[in-house]
Amino acid sequence: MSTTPLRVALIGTAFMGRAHSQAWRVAPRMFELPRDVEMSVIVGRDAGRTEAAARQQGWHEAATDWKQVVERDDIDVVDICTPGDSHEEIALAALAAGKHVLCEKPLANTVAEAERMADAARDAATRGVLAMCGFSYRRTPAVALMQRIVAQGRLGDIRHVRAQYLQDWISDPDAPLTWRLDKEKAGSGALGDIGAHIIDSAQWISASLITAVSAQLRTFVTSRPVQGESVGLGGRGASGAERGPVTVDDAAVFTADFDNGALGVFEATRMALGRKNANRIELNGSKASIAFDFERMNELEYFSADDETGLQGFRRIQVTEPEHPYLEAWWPAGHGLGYEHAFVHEVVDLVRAIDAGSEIHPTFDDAAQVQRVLAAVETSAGDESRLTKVEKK
Ligand code: SOE
Repeated sequence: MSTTPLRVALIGTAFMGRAHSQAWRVAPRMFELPRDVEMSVIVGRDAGRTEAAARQQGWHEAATDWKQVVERDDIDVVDICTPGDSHEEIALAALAAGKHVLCEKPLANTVAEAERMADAARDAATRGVLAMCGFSYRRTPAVALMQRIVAQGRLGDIRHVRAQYLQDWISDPDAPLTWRLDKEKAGSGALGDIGAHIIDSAQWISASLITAVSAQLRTFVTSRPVQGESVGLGGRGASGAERGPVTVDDAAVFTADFDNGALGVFEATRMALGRKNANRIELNGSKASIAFDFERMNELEYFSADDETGLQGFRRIQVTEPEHPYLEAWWPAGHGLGYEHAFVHEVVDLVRAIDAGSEIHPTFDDAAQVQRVLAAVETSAGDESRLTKVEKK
């Protein structure tokens, strides 16, 4: 255990920058951590916005040049919250400079980038430097509990994995063309943005890897206003604004084979009106079933075939008790948590792993595996021969 604080640089000031800032601020206040955390510097492209973010979020300094920041001797951890097109460059520079790295998901925009990052992370690990990818939902207590229950073997042989991630923030065809709709910046659309989360959860919870997919991608709205007012992730285009092409998928569906013999069905869309953040996963095994829906994030549904006949049924486990993952540090039993807490738990686990010199998951290798699934989905969706036409009579 070291007595020197961990000095953190965070790159990115938008949604994820705010979520991670909050996590760095709160983690040492709610959890017993082996190291103090110093929120040293936040980095953004726009000096004014970055200074405002530093003031509001509690960073000591604001900076605009990430290259200079990752080289600084007084930085130990680099937290990457930028769009996917800059992840590789920043992560490689930070790892080469000996900094621990937390990188937002998806790890990269292509398999080649992700694999180079995974190689660099493996190499850095030999020097005691850690790298972690921010698949935050793993650390939502109910999801962590689900993984624990499955790891205890309570489901028996896993037969089905059913995962959906449904949002609706681009349902309006006049919502503006933001970076998440630009392939250059984001890599892909619903597939990489939210499909990556359920691929990661499914592989982690089932302790099994996807080995093959059959997929379809669809872009329902192919052009959008280039200017507009952002509201949350979506918003409304300015009236009469020029329209530019949407270069990513709006929705992705695929079936999957897992290496434990399970069959998977996946759906990711940001156009399911009324579904706000329905990140759902259900596993059916030979002995039990278990299901989670982020819209009811403090609950799990569990069915056991061992329960007395006549009293069988899905039971609702309220995941708010001190014996559940992460919860003993929070509120008295029965009081739930929110979206932001998973990011706090990420920081808690990362700080503890850095101090202990132990591995931290998801590793860049785990995240590169997700990236290979994303690429396989795109390849499959681009191959018309996988479709059998239904004749009209
Ligand atoms: C947008 O779809 C988004 O913010 C994702 O980028 C996040 O990863 C997810 O947690 C919530 O939705």
